[in-house]
Amino acid sequence: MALKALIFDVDGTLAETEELHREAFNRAFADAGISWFWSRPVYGRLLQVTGGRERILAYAEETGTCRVDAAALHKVKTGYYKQAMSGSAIALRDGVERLIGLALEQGLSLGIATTTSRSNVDSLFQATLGMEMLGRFRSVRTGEDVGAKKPDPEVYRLVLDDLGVGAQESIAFEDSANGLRAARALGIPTLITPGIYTREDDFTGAECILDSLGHLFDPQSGSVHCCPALVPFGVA
Ligand code: XBP
Ligand code: MG
Repeated sequence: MALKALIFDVDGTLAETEELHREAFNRAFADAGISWFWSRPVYGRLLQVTGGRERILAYAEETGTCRVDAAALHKVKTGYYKQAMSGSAIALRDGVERLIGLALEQGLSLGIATTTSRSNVDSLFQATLGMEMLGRFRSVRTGEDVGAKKPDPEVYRLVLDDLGVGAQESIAFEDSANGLRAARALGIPTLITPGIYTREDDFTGAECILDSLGHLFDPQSGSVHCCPALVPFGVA
């Protein structure tokens, strides 16, 4: 079946954003006078719970903390995240921009399937490729569009519907086991580039696993051969 669409996760896949998220959570906790601090090891474990508000609720339950207004905390966190993103020199992960450019050249559709919010997607594009480039994505679906976040496949189902393509006509780009499970539940071939927090995840069922998308363009690595779904796309 011909390849028609590339669908990208955001956090950890387009860019290593989780440290900015973590710092924003900690600032929100400090503002609210809550004595929580999410260290890297704690945050790595908490990433099993997708969605920032859900992560706060899960931690409140785990620590037996009552009276936490997760929605209010998450709103403050999002403000800090945006602020940090606009002041940061965040870069897209290696190979991302080149792959997006190649997809557009070849007339493939582009989609985004993410757990984070639309405003956080906008912040990342404002800081990197620009809003005009985001406008070239024919579907941008976020955690705000779904009743159940990844690993539930709902966000991917919405993107496939928006793009009018089948699962087998698409490739998903993910960094986490939760994202892989969401895409694979619909039968979308999935290429994994593990992120700083997801290197130990179980990627069983992935089409292929690469250190970065930059390897797709590296003739020495032979990586295209590990990802047959990309061969007709001509990345080699
Ligand atoms: C990443 C997430 C997100 C971010 C925080 O999931 O779980 O929740 O950590 O974003 P994925 P929000 O990359 O699999 O989509 O705080 O905006 O929810
Ligand atoms: Mg991710």
